[in-house]
Amino acid sequence: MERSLVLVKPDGVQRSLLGEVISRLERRGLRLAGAKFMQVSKALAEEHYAIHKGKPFYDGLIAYITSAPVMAMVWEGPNVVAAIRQTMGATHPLEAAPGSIRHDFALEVGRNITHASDSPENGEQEAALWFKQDELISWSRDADRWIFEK
Ligand code: D4T
Repeated sequence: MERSLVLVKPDGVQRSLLGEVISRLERRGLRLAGAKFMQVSKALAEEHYAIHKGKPFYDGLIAYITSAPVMAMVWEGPNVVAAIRQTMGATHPLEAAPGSIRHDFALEVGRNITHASDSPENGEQEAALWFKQDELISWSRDADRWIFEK
C-alpha cells in the first residue's frame, strides 16, 4: 500500500489544527500507520529539507520546523500521495484550491500548516527517515473493503 509522510508543522499545532488535519485525512478514508508528537532536531530538519539547501527560504524553513513541536504521521491508501496533496492544497496557500486545508487555514507559504510527501518514492523514503520500522503498524480496518476497491 502506498504511503505518505504527513507533518502538522509548528503553526498547525500552535493553532490547534491537529484534530482538523487528522479528521480530514480520516474522513477521506486514508489509514493511519504511525504517529508521534515530537520536537524536530536540527539534524532531522536538515536531512528532510536537504533538497532546499542553498535556497533563500532554507534558513527560515529550518528555523520554523524546529521552533516548536510537530505531529509526524504516516498515512496509507491507494494513491495516497496524490490524495493527500489534494487535501492539503498547493504549497502556496493563495494557490490552494478552495476547500483544501491550506486554502481554508493559511495565507503564507512559510506558514502553510502541513507537509506531505510529493511522490510514492519520497513517501517511502520520508517514512523511513522519520519513523523506525517498529513504529509503523501494518493493520487493516473493517471498513477498508468499503473504501478501498481492491
Ligand atoms: P512541504 O514540503 O512543506 O509539504 O511543501 P511542499 O512539498 O508542498 O513544497 P516544497 O517542497 O516546494 O517546499 C518545502 C517548504 O518550503 C517552504 N517554502 C517553499 C517557503 O517557505 N518559501 C518558498 O518560496 C517555497 C517554494 C514551504 C514548504
